[in-house]
Amino acid sequence: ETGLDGWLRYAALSTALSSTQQRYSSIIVLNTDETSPVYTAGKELQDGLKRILGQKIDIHCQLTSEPSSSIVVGTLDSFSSAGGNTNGIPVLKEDGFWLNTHAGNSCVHIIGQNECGAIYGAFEYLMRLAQGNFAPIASANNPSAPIRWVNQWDNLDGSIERGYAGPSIFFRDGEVMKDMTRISQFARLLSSIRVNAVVVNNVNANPKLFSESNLDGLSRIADAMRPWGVRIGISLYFDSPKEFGGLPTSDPLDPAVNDWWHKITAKVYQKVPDLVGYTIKANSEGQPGPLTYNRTLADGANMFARALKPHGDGVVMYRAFVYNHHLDESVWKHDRANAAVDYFKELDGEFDDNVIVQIKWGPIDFQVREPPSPLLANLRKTKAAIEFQVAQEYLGQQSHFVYMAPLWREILDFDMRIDGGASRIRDIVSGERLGWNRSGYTTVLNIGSDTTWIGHHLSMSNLYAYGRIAWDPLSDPVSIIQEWTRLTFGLDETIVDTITKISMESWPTYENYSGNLGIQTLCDIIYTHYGPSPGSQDGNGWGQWTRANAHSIGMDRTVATGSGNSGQYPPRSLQDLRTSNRPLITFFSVIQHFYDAHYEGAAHAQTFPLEWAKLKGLIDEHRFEHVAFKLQYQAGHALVWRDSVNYFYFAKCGIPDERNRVGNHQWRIEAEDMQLSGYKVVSVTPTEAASGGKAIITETNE
Ligand code: BDP
Repeated sequence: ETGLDGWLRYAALSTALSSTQQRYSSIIVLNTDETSPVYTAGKELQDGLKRILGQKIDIHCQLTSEPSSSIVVGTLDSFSSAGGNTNGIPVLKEDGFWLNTHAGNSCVHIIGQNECGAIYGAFEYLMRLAQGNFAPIASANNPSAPIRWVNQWDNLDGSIERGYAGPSIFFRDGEVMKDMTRISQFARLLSSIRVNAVVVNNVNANPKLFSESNLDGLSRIADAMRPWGVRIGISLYFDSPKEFGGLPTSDPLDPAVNDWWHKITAKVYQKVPDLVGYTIKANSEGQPGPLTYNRTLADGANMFARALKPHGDGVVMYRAFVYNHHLDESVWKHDRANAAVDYFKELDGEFDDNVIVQIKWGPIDFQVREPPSPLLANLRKTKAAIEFQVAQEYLGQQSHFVYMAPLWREILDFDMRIDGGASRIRDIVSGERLGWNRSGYTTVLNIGSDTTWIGHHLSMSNLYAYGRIAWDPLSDPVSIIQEWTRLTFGLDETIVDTITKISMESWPTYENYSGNLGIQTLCDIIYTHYGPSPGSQDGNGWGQWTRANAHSIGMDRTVATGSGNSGQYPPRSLQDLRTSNRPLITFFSVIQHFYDAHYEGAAHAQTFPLEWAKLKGLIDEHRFEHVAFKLQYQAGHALVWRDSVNYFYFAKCGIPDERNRVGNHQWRIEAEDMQLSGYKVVSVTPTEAASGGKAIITETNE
């Protein structure tokens, strides 16, 4: 199997199982428009039931002829106007659905609050069946938050920023793709996990997206996704008026600039009438923005908000990822973790009501461990969305596997104690805690045209988990991975247990062999963000986080003597952060902890290929071999990580490992000391990434 169907492969159940299930005589679809999500839901039910249960069922569009053994799919409105009884249906929120299998499953009602709800309900029903779950159900499902988006970082030339699975499915050679097949397959996957929008282009945006042919292309993308209930949004380049529109400035308070954005927005809406909004990265990592024109970040955001306003419910997702990446003399005093609050706190309340501030979950940048972003406790009137990253940018780039649901749950469960009151992050982003009417979730995602979508079959569980958690942040990471495994690989218990074990161990393992105690992922920080390169972190504006010298490690973040970052958290939440995480301990024990954790993590990574080997013969060969290769690679690279980071700290402080392992490789036969045929010795940078700073490569340099 190639992985193309992801968790929607609808593998046939054994006859022993499928024969116990009721036979349906019809699927009744309460919408005759073949491009509507309700109609798509009917087709999906037809296809799924055939594949899972072997039942061939016809689609009808009339409720009046409802025979007893039918599956009805529609919206509350269409159901009641067709004469259906809605009395027993609990209150449904936007996108919610009611799934009711009547006595003995003889008749199924899938009723959405809207069209999205209807298709979500159809997927829910099919995914239950695909797991062999025929238990009767009568349940109303409502989302925790209205915004459940994904952000692709696709460039117009077809490359993907932080993409590890082939070129873009959206763009090629400066244009939108002609073939929409993969785009519609992608929308199907997103719809099944109740994601309601995709921002299709990179946050480092290109203004050529506004060319006539690209606007036509966006219209085609939206058309391909709409039948699945997935809407599109776009990322904008702040200086478009200047660089694309030929204006002398892009100043957000300039009337001509505003006029330009109004006109171009009207044009976009002509092509995509249900555009979900704009995502803006401004004044960040070299991008221009309102500060470039001496205006506030709110002035910039509101300019876009006002251009969107006349056209519907579109929102501006204004990214809080604004920080100074320049190296200056104060770099050792400057704490990047302070930036979001420093820039945004004082603007609270100055944003229009269709602006949402999009906040990375931690104050730095998707590291293996961070506290939650303090900005989540500092906006009251301005609405926010939390930004996760399914793309494993700093977490092994889909060459290593890290299951992130436990990390996200830890963040969402954290209590910020705003004004001393209960303020779990999940209740802040749902809008409940502060009374926001539009807020929620988004994630960076990097699917590409590879048939695995994401480059590693197991990493697709992160996309699935993201959808589940954004819908219901109380979803249990273990249940999510079990469910995903049954759907993706099969119902066999060994399969489910093995993949669950590897997944649940993957985050602590990666943390152990990369960066511990909140020191963060010690990868190359200059650009690749891959592989160990602890030395690259310090002395540049992007990294600055190893903060180690011969005598100390870490950073003083107190208000009294340090960077003041701790003052950005409400006092009681800070207390919790301190006590539930390891307190500051002396460097002697910290360094031994670093050594030990790296040995433990790397040793644990060696168990993953062995665990996986248990699945040989239980799943298809193609995916078995693909994952086996990746896990074997990860096991090897974990050793490289272990030795690099340990040696780096050893070289800094000179404190020997109590167990005499670090730097002590006398048992190892170095490849460069062997007699080489077809290989040559090369120097490696950073030197600590290879023992003795040397490695071998093929003579032809491949
Ligand atoms: C960093 C990525 C960079 C992105 C940036 C962002 O390395 O490629 O452009 O985040 O979120 O983590 O804008």
